[in-house]
Amino acid sequence: MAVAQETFEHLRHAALLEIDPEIAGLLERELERQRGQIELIASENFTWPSVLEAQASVPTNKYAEGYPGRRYYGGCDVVDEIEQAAIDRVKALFGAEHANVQPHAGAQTNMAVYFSCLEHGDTILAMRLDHGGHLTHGLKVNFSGRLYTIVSYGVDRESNLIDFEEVRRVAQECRPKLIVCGGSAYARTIETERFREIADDVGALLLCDMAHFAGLVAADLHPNPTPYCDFVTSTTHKTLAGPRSGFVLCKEEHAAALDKAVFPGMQGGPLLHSIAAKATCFKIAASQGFRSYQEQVRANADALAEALVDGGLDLLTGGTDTHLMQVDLRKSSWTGREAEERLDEVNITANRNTVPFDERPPTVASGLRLGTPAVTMRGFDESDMREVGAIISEALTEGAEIGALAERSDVLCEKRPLYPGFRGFTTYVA
Ligand code: DSN
Repeated sequence: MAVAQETFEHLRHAALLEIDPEIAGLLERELERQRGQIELIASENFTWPSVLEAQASVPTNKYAEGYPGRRYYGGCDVVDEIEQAAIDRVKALFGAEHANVQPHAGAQTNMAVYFSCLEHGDTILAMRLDHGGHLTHGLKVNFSGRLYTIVSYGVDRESNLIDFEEVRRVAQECRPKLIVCGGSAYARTIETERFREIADDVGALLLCDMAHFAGLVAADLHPNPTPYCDFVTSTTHKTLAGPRSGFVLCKEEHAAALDKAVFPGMQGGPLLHSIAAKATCFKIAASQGFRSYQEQVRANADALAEALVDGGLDLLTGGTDTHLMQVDLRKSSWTGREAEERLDEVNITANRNTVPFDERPPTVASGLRLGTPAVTMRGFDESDMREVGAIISEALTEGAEIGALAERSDVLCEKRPLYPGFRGFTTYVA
């Protein structure tokens, strides 16, 4: 590799565009991609400018292994305040007894819980991935499936709703040490209270993975799992609209084991810039503005679901209680992969997903998962969602006019600009 003739002095002061136009250009392109497509991936969002600012901040320079007031490095007094603010805010937001805000992402939150309360080989009862669970809930090739004995429950074949009779029957048979509820592709309310009854019946601990619907919980639009669970895990970047990261809540009796599992059990130094961004995310999530945003996420999900059904598409369970829905393509001539590719051609981003009892492999799948957090963040309302639903339905018909449909998506993107205050990849001009 050629050695660039940059001086140390120049490197110390130069901005990204000057030092690395290749990466700056790619960042610019990614911003334009996000601006130019209708983003319906249910697990994605566009975070607040204030959160981006905190995420790109100087605590990225700081090592702080340990916890506030108990660090293994000097110079931690300021980052202690940052982490304590994040802890206090998330505990207040969800009414939790204890919080750990150090996990780097969602997979680490579930790993932290398993490491804190299970031994290798212990039994976990969780929802099947193809019924809406998550890979850390026991996929064979994931650490969860490799280290623990996994028993699964699923949804009812007719209603596609969680079959609580089955959950109880399987729990009584396998006597799990931990029951996991929540997941990544279940469009209806997670009834944690009913899982608690079953967990109590069989003497199991209960974890709710609320990564997808945490924002709705914060806004009182989905029941709060926290009072019923030993542990609650979440990411911060889905409906919560924060930085890409995670956190765990638990009852006080599990606090010491949880903290030890995260550090020194599985992570080293926490990412304090990310924790600063999480603190800001939690402050925003407690505001009236956030509540209004989540109400619109829900209204938009209902409007999109109705438009898709009106357009002739099947939805699992017929609709949604949350921010996401699953189009069931089994009665159509489309596979999930083909539908995902077709939507891409009309400037709509979504992801294929297996549906319960799917006969196709996950790489092909028979479902399409759609969600409204990201489009709502850029200002889409119910009438925009009806238009999005119409574009999708028309795109998934034979002989669809791709060019005309893509133009209709462009009109919506221009009407609802993303990050209109940004000039360049991250420079915010108020
Ligand atoms: N992969 C995420 C999702 O799309 O739901 C969950 O981790």
